[in-house]
Amino acid sequence: MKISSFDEYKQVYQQSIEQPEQFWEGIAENFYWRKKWDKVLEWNFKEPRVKWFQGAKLNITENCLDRHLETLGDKPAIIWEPNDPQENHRILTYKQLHDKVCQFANVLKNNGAQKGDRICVYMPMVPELAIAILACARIGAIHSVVFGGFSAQSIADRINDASCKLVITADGSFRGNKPIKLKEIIDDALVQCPSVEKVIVLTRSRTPVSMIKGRDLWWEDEIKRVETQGSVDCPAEEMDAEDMLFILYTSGSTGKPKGVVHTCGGYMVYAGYTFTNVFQYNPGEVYFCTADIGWITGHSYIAYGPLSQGATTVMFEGIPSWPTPGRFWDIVEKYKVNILYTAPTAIRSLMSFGDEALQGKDFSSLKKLGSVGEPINEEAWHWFDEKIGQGRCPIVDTWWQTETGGIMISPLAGLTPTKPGYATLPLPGIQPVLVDENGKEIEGNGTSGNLCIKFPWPGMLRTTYGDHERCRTTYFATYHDMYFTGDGCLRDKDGYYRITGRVDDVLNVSGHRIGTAEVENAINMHSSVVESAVVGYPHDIKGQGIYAFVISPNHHGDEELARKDIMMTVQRIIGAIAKPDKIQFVSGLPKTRSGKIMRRILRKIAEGDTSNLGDTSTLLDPAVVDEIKAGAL
Ligand code: 7RM
Repeated sequence: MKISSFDEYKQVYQQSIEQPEQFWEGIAENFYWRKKWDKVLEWNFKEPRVKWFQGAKLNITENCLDRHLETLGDKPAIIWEPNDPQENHRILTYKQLHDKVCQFANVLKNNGAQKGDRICVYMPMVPELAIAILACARIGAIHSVVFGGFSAQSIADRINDASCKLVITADGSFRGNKPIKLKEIIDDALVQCPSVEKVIVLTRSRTPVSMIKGRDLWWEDEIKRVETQGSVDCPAEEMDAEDMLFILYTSGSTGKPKGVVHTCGGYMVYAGYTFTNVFQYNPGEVYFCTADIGWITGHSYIAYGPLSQGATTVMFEGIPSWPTPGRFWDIVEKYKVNILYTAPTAIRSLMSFGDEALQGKDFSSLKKLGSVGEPINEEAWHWFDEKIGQGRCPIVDTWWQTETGGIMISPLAGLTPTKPGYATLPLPGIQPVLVDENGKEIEGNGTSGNLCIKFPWPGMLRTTYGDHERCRTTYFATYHDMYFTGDGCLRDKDGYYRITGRVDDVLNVSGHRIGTAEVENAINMHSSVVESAVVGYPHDIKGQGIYAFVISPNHHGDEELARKDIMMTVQRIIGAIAKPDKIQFVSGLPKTRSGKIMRRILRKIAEGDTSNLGDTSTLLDPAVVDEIKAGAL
């Protein structure tokens, strides 16, 4: 299923559009199914109702583990690099990973987990995180991973939305030199979570934690219990292709994150197919994706994609800048990494440390580079190309979303001619369209519009957990018979796509998706805040920074303290990733007569471009604009 030339790409693409079902059936043949499908695809975008490989039976872990045992059993599946470079690294072969997944799957069963149960996973980037999600998949439980940077309140909201029965966590972890008290945060969350029966706690940082009798269990003790039972193997649960595999919460333009649902068959096919083709993965290559499994990039391209393809995937617990800004390059050298997949924000941050951080590092193992999460600016692209790839590694700028399950628009490494800043061309099977404000398809090249997808693909979301109507209105109701991505896009004269950024109220801060409404809700919870409006502004490293305009008449004269209080409130309600970079106190917000905040004006002010604020004649009180302009940070 690996395309091997640009000509072949063009030919396969054409074929995939003319006969999509035949195309996807051919891709699906490369996986192990207990039973093949009766029907490849059934769909309508109206409800939406999309079913891939109906009637097929499988377990994704048999594709990620069991089927490799004979040929790759002793080959490394996961290479784990700890936060602290002094600590030993770990290598898990496919055989070892298989056994550990089976063991932990039995732990889950011992604790009452069954097919269809939801399990929340809140863990550091250690192999046990991968083991935990695979163990869930093994028994047919649905995992909902929550990124370690989210607050107790965010976790509680996610646990309650999905009525999770179990939580898997660790005592604590380190990111750089910062300790994170995972179990304590979980304890705070669980005060509000009646559905949770058991909490399984991995020992990682050995920070003291409270363990509640009857509810909290140590991972290690539970493994011992399984060992004494003698039942190491755990047969994989037979899943329907359309059974849920996982839920992953993601931000949109409303205040409440949505639980994006992915299913067993289609997601597996899509993650595996895109991994092999985009990265042009060759057996034996060492692949390193620097994302966290708490985000979709980690699900699809640290865990399921690479493992389903028998790849060696590097998992890194730490951060790029600790203990030195050369950390990524040390890892590349240490494990002779061939493929490096990272984010523009990481590239820009490492660029800012200057060339000294690159001195003496050995980049010679690198063959292919990848970027994901936000538009990559040309300067970062060229630095990545020249300094890291040393001019000999193709870069794949991969555009996709939590909702798409896998990469949608991207070069195939080394095959597709690239252009800095361009995600280039759709993968075979993907039918992007640009539409104008009226929902009319814009044809031809040298055009721009809102990016939609007009035909289903196996990795697409099926619903938003517990609220199908929300899935319909968010993604399928804006434009008739199309999936709307929320992104603006241009298509150049060669038909190459360049994603220009979100056209809705979603921010992309360091590659993390954050809704402006979410941040506003959190700020508004602060006792002295009357109202707020949040917009993004260009930020050199983060891509976008968060700028909050806040009405808070009673901040007791101490603005700096009031800012810190608001930051703390946001950190408590959402997590540190959503803390505003700038807070400007204002006496009013620019509103239309109907009470709508004119964000366009605030965005301009936040960008520092107040020369032309456009039409302000519909404002209720045009004078507030002058005041806000004068006080801009
Ligand atoms: C994988 C991921 C999705 C949003 C998406 C875009 C932006 C992602 C690129 C990009 C330009 C890219 N999932 N985005 N990749 N923009 N070029 N290569 O990031 O759900 O967290 O975010 O990220 O706006 O809609 S996500």
